[in-house]
Amino acid sequence: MRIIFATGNKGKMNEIREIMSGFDIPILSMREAGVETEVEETGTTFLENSFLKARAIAAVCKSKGYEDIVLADDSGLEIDHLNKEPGIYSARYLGEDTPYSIKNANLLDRMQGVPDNERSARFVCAVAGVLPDGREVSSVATIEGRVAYEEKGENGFGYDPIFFLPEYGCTSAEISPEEKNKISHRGKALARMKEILSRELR
Ligand code: ITT
Repeated sequence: MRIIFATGNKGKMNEIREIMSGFDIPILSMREAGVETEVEETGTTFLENSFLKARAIAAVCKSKGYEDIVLADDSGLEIDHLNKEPGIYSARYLGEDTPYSIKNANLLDRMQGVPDNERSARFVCAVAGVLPDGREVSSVATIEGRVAYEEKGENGFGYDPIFFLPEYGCTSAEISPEEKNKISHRGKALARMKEILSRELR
């Protein structure tokens, strides 16, 4: 049995491999497993969208006779002052192929003049799982922070350079990948998913 992760996002997949390293079940991206398919994210919540992706890839696996676990991550940045934008549209914000330097600069512009106490934001990560027998499992986690005043840091991906972590005094693109995985929305949701899988597969 393997875990096939239903994501086409390289930054996410790097983190997922690191977080899941040492787990007893080997992990492959959907590309490596040859089960890629386009999934329309029509859900209204992170959890719904994570299940749309996991179920779609699980169906492809089933059609090929694979007996694998399929996991999917749907995640994004919620900025309270912007009515939780970009939220579930984080990847699509200003266009899927628009560079993050532009997306981040745009969000910083929209937050110009907004004081510290109104800059609260969080990353959310929903992980959905479909087991080989069709059972479904999930976990959701968040990390709280603030929108920074300028882009900083080279680590991570996406909106990390504008996500300020007050306890660290820097952005999530300035801490090491190991440190980010310990505290992040994705790190926490996947840690919980490991526990769930260990229990369900006993
Ligand atoms: P898949 O659906 O193929 O997994 P995607 O990039 O479209 O890839 P999502 O729909 O879940 O995935 O969108 C997640 C977006 O949220 C991602 O593209 C980033 O813009 C943002 N995001 C999520 N987690 C992040 C993190 O840890 N650091 C920075 N940005 C993050």
